[in-house]
Amino acid sequence: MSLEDTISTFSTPVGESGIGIVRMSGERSFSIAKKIFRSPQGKKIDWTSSFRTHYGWIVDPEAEKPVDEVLLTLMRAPKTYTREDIVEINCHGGPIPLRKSLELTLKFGARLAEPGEFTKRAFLKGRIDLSQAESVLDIVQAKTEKDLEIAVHQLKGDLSGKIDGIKKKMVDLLSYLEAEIDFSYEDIVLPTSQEKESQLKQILRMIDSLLEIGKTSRIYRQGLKTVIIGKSNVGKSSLLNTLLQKERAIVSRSPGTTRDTIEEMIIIKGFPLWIIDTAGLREVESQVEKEAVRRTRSKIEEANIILLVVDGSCPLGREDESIFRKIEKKKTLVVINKVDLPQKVDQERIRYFFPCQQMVEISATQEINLAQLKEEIANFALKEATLPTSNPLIITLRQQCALELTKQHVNRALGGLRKKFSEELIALDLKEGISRLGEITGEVVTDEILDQIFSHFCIGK
Ligand SMILES: Nc1nc2c(ncn2[C@@H]2O[C@H](COP(=O)(O)OP(=O)(O)OP(=O)(O)O)[C@@H](O)[C@H]2O)c(=O)[nH]1
Ligand SMILES: [Mg+2]
Repeated sequence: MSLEDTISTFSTPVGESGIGIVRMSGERSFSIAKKIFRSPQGKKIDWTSSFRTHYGWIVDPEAEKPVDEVLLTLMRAPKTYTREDIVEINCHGGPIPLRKSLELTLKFGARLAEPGEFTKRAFLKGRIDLSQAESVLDIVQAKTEKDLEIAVHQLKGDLSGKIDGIKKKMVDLLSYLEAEIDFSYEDIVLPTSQEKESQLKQILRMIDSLLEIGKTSRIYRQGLKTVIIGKSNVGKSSLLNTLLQKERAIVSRSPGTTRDTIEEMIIIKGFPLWIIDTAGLREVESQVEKEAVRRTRSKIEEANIILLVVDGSCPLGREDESIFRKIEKKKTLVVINKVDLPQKVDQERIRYFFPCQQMVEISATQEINLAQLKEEIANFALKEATLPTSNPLIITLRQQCALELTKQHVNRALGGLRKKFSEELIALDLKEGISRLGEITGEVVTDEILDQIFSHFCIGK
């Protein structure tokens, strides 16, 4: 894959829509466009202009046959997404005009772009660093407004700024160590061992705080696991369906309907929540149901929040109480369902098990009190999630590994300093650490890592 190539592909999904875009980037974009674009009545186009849109037709020049009526936008390097010449062809949004226009760009010298190749060029040409390139993917995939907000901040360079701050401290310290190694700098006042130790500790604190922000911010991306549990037939699947506002799970009058766990994401007050419907917990004979109950139990262990559903129209049974005893109280929100029916449940008895817990009375099928339930779920989410103390930052696994490796090297440098190892050895660890940090912003990066990152992008981004 060469940077010299001019690349071209669809930048919008191929389907029926208002418009569809074919985008080219590279040195030959303008010359290819010249070959396949015609303005009405042969009107002259200023091909030296930039960020100009022209009306006209894409034609197959061999037969001068019109393919589609389009708008053509010319963007001159270097002030473009890729820092290369870019041409965008706004076709009618149908698969055939799009495909035909793309085929013509390929026929006249472009190569089909790989997924993420436009953003990869933006990185390779130095317009953005690697963490910013990764945030482009996050913007495209954002599931909530908060998620989008974080990704936009990262694109603007929030994470890069923090990494640069740590790196600067490390580079400063390294330059002192190197001055000590190299006696020609004898006239410089060098930090004492204690000062060096305190600088290393400060670097460690900065790394730890970044790792912590990353850990707590993950909730905005991954969502909290909210597991619906309860005896059979209390209305767990009905609750899932109402929360999702779609008939996702099968609901039926016979107990033991749900066998496998069902997971779906919903957003409540900006929080992404995985809502997980489970098989009712009960004593069962058959192998399949035993497996279903085993799965429910494992979901309970993973849960951040448990929605414990009780059927308000039935007296409490032995099975309810055996569930009450098994679950972790502080994670649990008690939901009394079927309030549209005459109530037979002993709420005092439930209180005995959950003295401090909020109880919400709802009807899943009649949609009674759902707003209050959502409010309570959001309150629970706020309590359960440790929210970042400063502006959230999403740190990918790759970035986290690089930070942890940096931390290891800084720790080794600190250990070396305390054991009075030579400056050379300490400097070596600092250099290694700096290079690990460089992997985050992409100063030090292998082709393999780049391929790994950009292969997750969609075509045309
Ligand atoms: N009247 C009334 N009926 C409800 C309500 N919620 C659920 N039901 C009914 O209760 C029965 C069981 O509902 P499900 O949602 O399948 O119960 P479940 O807890 O998922 O059951 P299993 O999957 O078998 O454990 C169905 O007939 C529902 O229509 C409610 O709020 N009011
Ligand atoms: Mg069910």
